[in-house]
Amino acid sequence: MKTPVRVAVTGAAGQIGYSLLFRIASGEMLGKDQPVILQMLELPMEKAQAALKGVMMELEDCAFPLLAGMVGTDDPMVAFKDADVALLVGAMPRGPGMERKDLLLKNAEIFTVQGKAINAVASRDIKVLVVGNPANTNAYIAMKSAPDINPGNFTAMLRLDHNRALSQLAIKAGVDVAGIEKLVVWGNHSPTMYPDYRFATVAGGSLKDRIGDESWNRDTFIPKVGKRGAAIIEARGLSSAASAANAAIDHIRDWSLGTNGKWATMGIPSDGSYGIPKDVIYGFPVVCKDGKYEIVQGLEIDEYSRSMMDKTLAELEEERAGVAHLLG
Ligand code: NAX
Repeated sequence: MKTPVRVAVTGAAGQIGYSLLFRIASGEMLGKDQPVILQMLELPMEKAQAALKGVMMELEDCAFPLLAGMVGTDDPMVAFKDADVALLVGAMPRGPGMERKDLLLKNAEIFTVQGKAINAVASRDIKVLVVGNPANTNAYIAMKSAPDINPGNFTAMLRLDHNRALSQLAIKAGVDVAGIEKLVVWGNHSPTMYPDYRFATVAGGSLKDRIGDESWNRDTFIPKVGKRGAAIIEARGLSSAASAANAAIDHIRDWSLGTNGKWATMGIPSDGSYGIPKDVIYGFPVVCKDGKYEIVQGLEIDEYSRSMMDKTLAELEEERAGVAHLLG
């Protein structure tokens, strides 16, 4: 029997948490032979803690063979203790009349505290995925608050955008979603992101050539992927949850177990590749192997792509400037 992996999940009683925890415990994230210990963090409020207790009761009732233990807490120092993986899902939602700037600052407080706790008590090799919005900037804050952990261990979730783009492309081209490779979503997890299928292949041929229609790319595909979250809210009355949890599972599974040479999109601290300033948490194409990711290099960036990549970068730079004073 393998040693259990400690997985911390914040916002564990929220709607993404409810879709996520059961799949982690069933082995879908780290493998069907990998026991896990779930370390769940929720707000101290009575309602949140009661809901967390209910979720833990349901986890118990599943009798998952791979669930080697559970901790429910309102203390980040307990939740992140020796954690090997952390999924930072809980965040302050945008309330009525709340300015974007205030939302950034409120979340900056949360992710500073959590980054510091990770720095103090988590495994030195922890893999952190930030899902809570604004995900890229929250990941940046957590990374900067954890100076003793390799900055590359902090990532943000662009995978839902990647998966949304994959499905739209498969529908348009009339091909199987599983057959599409070499897709990337550049930039911020926000409507400014740039889903880019110029390099994508299907059955060894160019997907772009197969689709042809360049106006569909600019006028339909890019806006549709960018506004998909809002369309789900409109239709469901609630934000994406099961698909977000699924993307989080995909992100950590690929990072931990590898992509077999295939590309995935991860929000990671830039190393300067493609002219993106160092440390900005930006969606890049990556290949994962042996628990590590590497940016796919050498892709040609045409004029239109450059302008799209710069636009989403400008938004990230603005978010970063808005919280800079908190990071010393
Ligand atoms: P919910 O409001 O259903 O759940 C959030 C949970 O987090 C609540 O139970 C709350 O009590 C808890 N929480 C808040 N602050 C906390 C803190 N400091 N410590 C621990 N727990 C805390 O939201 P849900 O639908 O689950 O979404 C969670 C986050 O994911 C939101 O910020 C949302 O915007 C973001 N999303 C990010 C996506 C992405 O692709 N990166 C897509 C889906 C989603 O919109």
